[in-house]
Amino acid sequence: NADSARVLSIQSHVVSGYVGNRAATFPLQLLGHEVDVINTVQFSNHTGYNQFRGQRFPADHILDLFAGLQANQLDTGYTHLLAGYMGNSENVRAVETIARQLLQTNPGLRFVLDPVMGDEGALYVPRELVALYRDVLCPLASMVTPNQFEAELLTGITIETLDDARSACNRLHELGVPNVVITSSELKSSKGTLHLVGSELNATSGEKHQFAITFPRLDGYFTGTGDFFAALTMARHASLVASYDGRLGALARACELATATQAGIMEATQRHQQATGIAVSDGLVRGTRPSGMVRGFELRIIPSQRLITRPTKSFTAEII
Ligand code: PLP
Ligand code: PXL
Repeated sequence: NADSARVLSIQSHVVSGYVGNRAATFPLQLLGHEVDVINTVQFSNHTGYNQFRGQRFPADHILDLFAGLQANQLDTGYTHLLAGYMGNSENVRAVETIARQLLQTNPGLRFVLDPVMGDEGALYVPRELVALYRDVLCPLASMVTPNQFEAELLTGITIETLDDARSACNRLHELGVPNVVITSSELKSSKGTLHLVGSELNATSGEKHQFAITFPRLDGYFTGTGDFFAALTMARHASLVASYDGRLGALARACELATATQAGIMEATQRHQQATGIAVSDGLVRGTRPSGMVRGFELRIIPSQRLITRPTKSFTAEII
């Protein structure tokens, strides 16, 4: 089936909750794609809780699993590689090795790179990863999904206006990435509102579709939203890319659908957080850690799974 992807996803695993592969696998599968999974870490829960246990896997372990796939020719059918949190430079290099080998096997492979480095001005990986993502992984990627802070780190451009965001997209195209999605930016002119800014470059014609989607910022405590969103965008794009002929291009349409699902799931999560009685009424805002992270704060991906296949909200990308 031309619309159905075969994905290798390399991200973190948690026993309880929904971040990394635990946030990415289910939406990809529900939208009809085959997903194979390599875990970069195995933790009891995400690191926003008061404690977590478990291990980060060394690069050798990741490469060893991939060698096992190769030994049985299980590496030959992939149409997509999805990479999220890697955490250190050895693991970035392991993903580089895997991406290069998969591209050798299938030059049409789409490598979707979520350059997870930080958020809201704070870096949570070693600084050397910025140059590795920019100079080593971006040139191999077919899509990148940085947030505002990550796009600024990769491009050196401070994003305060739509023009800045478009310049950052252009810079990422220059690094070799044809599909760029800056998942959310807060611009100077519109506090309280966030903007997704995307750009699809047709490498043959040099034509670009550049677009923005505006959505409200929700108060609440959310983790895994970036991982979930990258998987959704990739899943939608994989299904659309071969046949879509809308005016704004397949990437914009994929982002409209992914945003509609993301907004619905986040609202459902917010409602649940409010029902647990800890959340917004106590002045909890996005990005601040509640005094006690609890399971009830996790993304409501399973209870609201209908919103993955059939979002009830609708967002429209505008040409910028
Ligand atoms: N809210 C909605 C509705 C979105 O579509 C997005 C897109 O990514 C976000 C929030 C931002 O999530 P994050 O900042 O974790 O990328
Ligand atoms: O969604 C980011 C993420 C991924 N993986 C692990 C995490 C987090 C955020 O806290 O702890 C293990």
